This record gives sequence, C-alpha cells and structure tokens, in this order.
Amino acid sequence: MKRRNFLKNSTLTTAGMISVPFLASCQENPKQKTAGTDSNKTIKPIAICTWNFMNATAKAWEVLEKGGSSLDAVEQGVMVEEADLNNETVGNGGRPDRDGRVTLDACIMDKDANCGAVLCMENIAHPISVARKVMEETPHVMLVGKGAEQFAYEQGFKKTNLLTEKAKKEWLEWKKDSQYETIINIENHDTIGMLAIDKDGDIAGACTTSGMAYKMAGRVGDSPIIGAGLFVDNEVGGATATGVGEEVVRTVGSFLIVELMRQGKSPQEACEEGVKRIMKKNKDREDFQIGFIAINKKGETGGYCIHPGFTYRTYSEEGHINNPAESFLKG
Ligand code: SD4
Repeated sequence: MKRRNFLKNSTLTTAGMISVPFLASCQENPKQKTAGTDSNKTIKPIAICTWNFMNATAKAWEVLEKGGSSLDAVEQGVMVEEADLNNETVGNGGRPDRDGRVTLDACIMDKDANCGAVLCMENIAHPISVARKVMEETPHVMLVGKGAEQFAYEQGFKKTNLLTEKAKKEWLEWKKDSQYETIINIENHDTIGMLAIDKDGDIAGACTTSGMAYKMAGRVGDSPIIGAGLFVDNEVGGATATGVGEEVVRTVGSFLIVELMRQGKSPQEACEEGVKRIMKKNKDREDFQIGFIAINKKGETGGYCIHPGFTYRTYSEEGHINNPAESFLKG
C-alpha cells in the first residue's frame, strides 16, 4: 500500500489509539482558572501534562515542591503512567503492534537543550529513564530498537514482559478483523507529555507512549521525536503533543509552538496555531485527534485540540487542575 493511503487508513482506524467522545468525568474542574492566566505573575514551580493524569502531575509537584529540578520532575512524573498497567497507551501494559509486540517510544529534554530518546524499544518498563540515560551517558540523541534495549540492559534496566493478559486478549480479538478504527480520545487519555518549571525557573519536558495500538511493526510516531512530540527552549517555553503522530511530525508541531511563543504568542495562541496548521494540511479530514499543550517562561499555560474531549492537568500553587482544552471542531 502506498504510504499516504496507509496513513489515511491507519489514522482512520488506527487501532484503538485515540479516543472520541468527550467524557464528563474528565472535566472535574471545568470552571476553575487555568494556571498561568494572570500575566503579571510568574508561576513557578509548575507541572503540566497531557490528559487527566493526576497521579503523574502529583508526583512531579512533589519533586518540584521539595526544590527538585524540572528534569527530575518530568521524568518521575511520567514514570507513574509508564508503571500503570491499567494505562494501555503508555509503558508497561501498553497495547502492542499488529504482531503482538509492545514497542515503546520516549524522549526527554532539559533546560540546556540536551535531549535523549528511545524508539521502538521492547521489554523495558521505563523508556523515559532510558531516554535520560541516552541524553546523559552517550554522545547520541536517539537509540532505536534492539540497540536501545541493549543499552538499557547495560545501564542496569531489567527485562520485563510488557504485554499484559488484558492487552493480549484485546489484541487477539482485534486480529480477527484487523480493522483499523480511529477511536478519538481512547479511554479518555493517551500519550503523556509533561512540561515543568522548577523553583529556579528552568524548564524541562518528557514524552512517553506505546504509540498507536496495532501499528505496523517498526512504526514510530511523534512522541520520541524532538521538535515533533516535545520541544523545550529554556529562554521561551516548552510544548508537547498527543494524538496521531504522523500529523504532528508533518508540521514539527512542538517546535512550531515554541517558536510561535518566541515570536510573542501566548501558549494558548501558539497551541491554537499549531492545530490550525495541521488542519490546513488536512482539509478533508476530521477523523483524527491531536492535542497540544504549552508553557512559557512565566508559567502561563495553554492547550488546544482538534476534537472536544482533550484535557490537560496543571499543578502549581494555584491548584491541581484538570483543564478542558478548547477544540478546533466543536463536537
Ligand atoms: C503516536 N502520538 O505514537 C503518539 C501516541 C498517541 O496513540 O498519542 N496516540 O503517534
């Protein structure tokens, strides 16, 4: 199948990956103020993540409140979801590819623009920590597949079977038809991307996923690609993405959003422009979800998505808030 046709089909259907209908349970504080809306005040520390991953932001906040670095906060924050077997879009318990293999993608970026990533890595429960090791212990930015896994073992990570019985059962069920179907806002959550500012005012980010469920073997999306799924510039801010990675890669979404903030847009305006850029290139399509979140140096935050249903969490002195994002399509 030609590449574009495959992408079209796969995003139309791709696999249990994303999720549609807006579940009210996600909006536990719909009327509360989004962190960072008072433009005269710098908000720090602060953590923000895609979706309603409250345990992840709580962990990040715990690190930040004690004076920990934004890098430690985002790593430890997203590890909560990597470890959660009930989360079938991230880490251990993630949905497999169409051959039944769970392959994980993650990247991390610090205040000095150091970054590390692992792509399509199997058998390691915490890809974000391996990505950090790539950043800190090697001269490289990305390690892929078996090389990433081998490096992880050398760094002391243990081999883990990531395919849970539940995920295996669902995959075997899916195999009966092997139909790709886009389910927008699957489980009302998805990939976790997290950004944080620590007490020193330094920004870091992390992004981790099992990717699109039942993807082709070897498929990698935006999440571990610096600039696409995640980007941080400590002078400006950071951005991260969730949703159909192919479309985020095509516009280098997170880098774009940070650059728009550099040019003066607020995080909210920049996220909106990021989504609009994608929709301009997909004039005939409404069958996929993408959500962006962003933070600037002042701790102002924003989020925007294609379909209603995407939320993002913020944790700062202003509270621990689940923020429903505005959407390009109105549902
Ligand atoms: C990807 N953006 O692999 C990621 C994952 C996701 O499953 O958000 N959807 O495209």
